[in-house]
Amino acid sequence: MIKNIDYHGLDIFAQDIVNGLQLTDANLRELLSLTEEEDLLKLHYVSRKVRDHFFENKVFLYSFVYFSTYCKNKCTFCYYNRCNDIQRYRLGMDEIRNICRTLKNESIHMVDLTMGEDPYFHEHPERFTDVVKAVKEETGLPIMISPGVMNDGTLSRLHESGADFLALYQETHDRELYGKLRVGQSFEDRVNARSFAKSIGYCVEDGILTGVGNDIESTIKSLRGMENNRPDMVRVMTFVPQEGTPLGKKDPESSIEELKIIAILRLMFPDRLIPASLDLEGIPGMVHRLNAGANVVTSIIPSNSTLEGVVNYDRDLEERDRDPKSVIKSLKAMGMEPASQDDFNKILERKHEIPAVPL
Ligand code: SAM
Ligand code: MD0
Ligand code: SF4
Repeated sequence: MIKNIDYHGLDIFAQDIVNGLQLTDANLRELLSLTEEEDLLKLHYVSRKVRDHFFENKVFLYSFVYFSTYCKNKCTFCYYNRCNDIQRYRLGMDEIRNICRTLKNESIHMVDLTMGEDPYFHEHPERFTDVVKAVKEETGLPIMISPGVMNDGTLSRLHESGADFLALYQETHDRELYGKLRVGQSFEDRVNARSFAKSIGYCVEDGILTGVGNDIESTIKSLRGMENNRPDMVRVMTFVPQEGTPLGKKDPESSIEELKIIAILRLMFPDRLIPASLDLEGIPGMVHRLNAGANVVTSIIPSNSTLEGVVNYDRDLEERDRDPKSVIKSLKAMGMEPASQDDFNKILERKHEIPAVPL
């Protein structure tokens, strides 16, 4: 569907996707098997066409607030797993409010409040609802929460307190691989939390990792698994080996697979939000991901911030270069620009148009 097609043919393919063409497993297999640069560039071209149809040159920006890096879990891929002997922090309410004040004057569409599964909040969820309320009060912005798995009652209270979006990544919908990544955690609980959140009016984000031993068939399972959730946002991130963790000695992979999967996600979820995370390769990496069909920039951090990311490509760099102004400058150089807050709010509202699929 890409090989031996000229650019006119690619334009027709993009139009077919816009008109509702659904990719078969055979199509996915064919696209995931592409390795020639020329073919990959053609795939990215089709994805950009599809994205531009729905979003023109407009991009959404999320700021990232990792407010507690304590965690009770032991995900094999994650730097913050409980067995890793690292420095951790948990921000107090004043620190959180201060961060919010710096965010207010930036062109940010949503604040992403992320934590490890920190018992301090998980065992006392009212502490987390207080954080959500405070962030809402300070910024007035839509709020994404990325707290890990929380029970239905807590998710409801968080929603009532101002949380609009739940990010909860399955990492893989291949159960065998899941068992090796999210060791000791229930596959169903994670799926069900997303599904419950969707049913009570949250927007939801699902995500997968690549470079974690996923072959083409496993990736297809994950792509189909994400479809079942009817997510509002879908992501793929390249696994980056982290020191001191079980998968820390694995050879790092390039971002080529991630870019390919971003482009395929755009063809499968034409009008959904797809992020280019700054956490993996900073602004140069953001440009590649947008060119592959992404339409959101995530993991934006104020320039003077000492907050952590989840992967932290810039952990050892002297200067961090992922603040809103640097992002916007690079977007403009690409002929893109931040969308309006109104455009983003419309996306948050359209969740009502798509019913959640019962499990
Ligand atoms: N603790 C919550 C949870 O696990 O759902 C919230 C944190 S979650 C946003 C952290 C996400 O970052 C993971 O779901 C995973 O997709 C990604 N991540 C973590 N470690 C990573 C690594 N080493 N390389 C790539 N992505 C990673
Ligand atoms: C990112 N560090 O977008 C963030 C994180 C959590 N909702 C998002 C993985 O890269
Ligand atoms: Fe904890 Fe989330 Fe890292 Fe897993 S991915 S160890 S749940 S912070």
